[in-house]
Amino acid sequence: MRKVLVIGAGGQIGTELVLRLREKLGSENAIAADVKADCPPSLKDGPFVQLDALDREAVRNFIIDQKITEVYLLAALLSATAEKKPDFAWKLNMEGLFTILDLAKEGHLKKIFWPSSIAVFGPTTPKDNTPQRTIMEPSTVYGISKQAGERWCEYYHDKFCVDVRSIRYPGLISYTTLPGGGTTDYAVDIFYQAKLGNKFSCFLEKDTRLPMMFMEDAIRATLDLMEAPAENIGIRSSYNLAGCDFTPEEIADEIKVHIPEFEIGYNADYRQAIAESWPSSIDDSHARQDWGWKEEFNLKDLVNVMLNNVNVDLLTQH
Ligand code: AKB
Repeated sequence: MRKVLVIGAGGQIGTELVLRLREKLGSENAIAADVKADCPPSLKDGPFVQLDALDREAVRNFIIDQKITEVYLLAALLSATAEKKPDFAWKLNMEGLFTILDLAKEGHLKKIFWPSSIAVFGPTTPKDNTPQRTIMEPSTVYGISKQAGERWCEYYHDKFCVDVRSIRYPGLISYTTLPGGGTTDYAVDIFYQAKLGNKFSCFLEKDTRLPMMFMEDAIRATLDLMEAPAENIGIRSSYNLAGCDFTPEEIADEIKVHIPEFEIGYNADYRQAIAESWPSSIDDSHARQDWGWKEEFNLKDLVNVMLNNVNVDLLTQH
């Protein structure tokens, strides 16, 4: 019997992941938790608890009392925000992970999902078709925390048999919840400005190629990884995962196919250096071999779905 807790459920991944988990397991078996007191409207049909990932005792007590079997630990500061709040980013991104890893080590949890990121790579990493195992010298606080987290996940698996699974997410594109504080966020913001009829000012240069993925692919990958037999999971740090890759100019050109009058301008800021330190494209052959990963959405598909579904009212609700 699976009973899952999604910590950080109010974020971009959490809001969609909880819904899919509830479809699979029944609403009562997928509990949403967030540091914010208000449950996101789309998750109101199931259990919600206010939990701060940094409150070790509260998290421990809840998981033990409720007999949770699986945790998805999504609470984190992303790359751009982490550069502004390095101490807090390190604390949040690491301490919450130890709380959950320790619970699993003590036998209170059967499985853990913890998201990593393409940010684990750095300026010395081969940029094209970046391999699973390669030079990793991240130059951002976020990247350093994700790389350290990956090492700890593998350590807890190897030493204490903790069943922890992870994906190095690329930039995620979705329309139900706005992303917050990432370097890849431009590729979501652009759709809102296009729908509003505004010229979009991009904080990255036009030829900055980054790995990206439509949220539906990311959620399917997460669920498939978590359901794969343990013996198939050959990587306990985190799996490379590719969807598609594009530049700001390429996504703008694809939007112009639907909205010919759409305009984009380029005003690169501090996020340009972050983007330049990351891969342009990812080799995800291990995920394909080990648990059958295959992406479904390319740039054309995701632009189409985004333009049909983005609701500009979300901008005023935040
Ligand atoms: C970010 O831009 O920080 C995130 C990520 C790639 O992990 N979207």
